[in-house]
Amino acid sequence: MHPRERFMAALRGDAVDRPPVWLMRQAGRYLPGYRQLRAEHSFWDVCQNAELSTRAALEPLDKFKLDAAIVFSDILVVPLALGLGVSFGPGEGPRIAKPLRTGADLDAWNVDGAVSRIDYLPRAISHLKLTLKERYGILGFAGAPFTLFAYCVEGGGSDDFREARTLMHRDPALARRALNTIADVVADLLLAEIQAGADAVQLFDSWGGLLAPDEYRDFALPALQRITAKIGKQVPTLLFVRGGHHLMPLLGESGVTGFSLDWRTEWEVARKMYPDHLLQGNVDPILLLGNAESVRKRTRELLETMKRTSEGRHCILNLGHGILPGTPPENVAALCDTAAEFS
Ligand code: 1CP
Repeated sequence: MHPRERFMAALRGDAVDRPPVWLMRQAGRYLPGYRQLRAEHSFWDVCQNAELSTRAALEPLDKFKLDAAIVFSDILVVPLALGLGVSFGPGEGPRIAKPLRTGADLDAWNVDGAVSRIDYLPRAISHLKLTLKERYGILGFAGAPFTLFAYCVEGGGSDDFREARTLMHRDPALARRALNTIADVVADLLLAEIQAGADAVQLFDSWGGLLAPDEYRDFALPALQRITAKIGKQVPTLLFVRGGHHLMPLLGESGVTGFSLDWRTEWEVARKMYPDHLLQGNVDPILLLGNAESVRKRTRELLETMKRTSEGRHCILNLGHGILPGTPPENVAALCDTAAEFS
């Protein structure tokens, strides 16, 4: 099968010669071409220029046997378009100039026309599609509402996002209003990405796992449902909740087509819970910092599990979180080659 054919078959749940593979953060600082690109251009310039974004997205496809490309962009395009001021210091995480703390802060968000201020993202997808033609699958993405809310309130990265979680309990009405506002922008952004040619879209809830099940149900889930209701069945929707094992029984209510599992979730447990959903994952990215032999072994085991539990259907091979900076590219090749040789 050709990469795109394999990827599309997996999305539909049709028979495949073997599960397709793409990797979260497959473009990025572990690749020399990306580091060179970033030496010449700012991060936002790469995201906002379709030609540069496509160059970043293509590098992993040229180097590894992958089946799909993910548009090069970032989840923080949404707070940027809402006027919160998002910057990346050298070697640091993001900084948000105007964090959300009060109702007045939320009232000041520049909601009108927010999606049109992110038009560079669907344009990057169109350009990527024009370049790839029908050779590879194309993924669009956005941040899940809770994770975006967490960054907007906290003002940057954090281990526990305590400001964001405190606000949820101090002023739940404000938190819900913010989550709904974010959800509506995310839904319209994803619709624009689909229109531009995304074959599937992934919602990154990188911090959703911080929440207890009742908090996730009260705050995160309704915002996700707002998005899936708008997108309907136009393309498959994937949800990644890092550290979300304890939330798995709830996640089916989000209305997504499939789940991207982190490395702590047992594949067979998720498959039993969701026999007909698309499942994606879940090699530990830390393994890729080690040696190629352990990567090959783990990849083969996981592919065997996929074969045994669902004949490899409804399965996409991926990592349990993004590739870490400093990952040796040969370990990424070991994973992709193992998949390519599997039958
Ligand atoms: O060049 C640089 O120094 C910037 C590093 C970088 C890169 C390569 C950032 C800043 N974003 C990205 C690209 C990116 N981000 C992609 C593109 C696809 C690809 O690399 O193949 C995607 C899908 C994301 C998504 C993203 N951004 C997430 C969700 C996934 C995850 O890793 O959990 C999150 C949480 C972000 C926020 C963000 N953007 C950048 C950084 C360093 C961070 C993390 C900040 C933190 O919380 O510390």
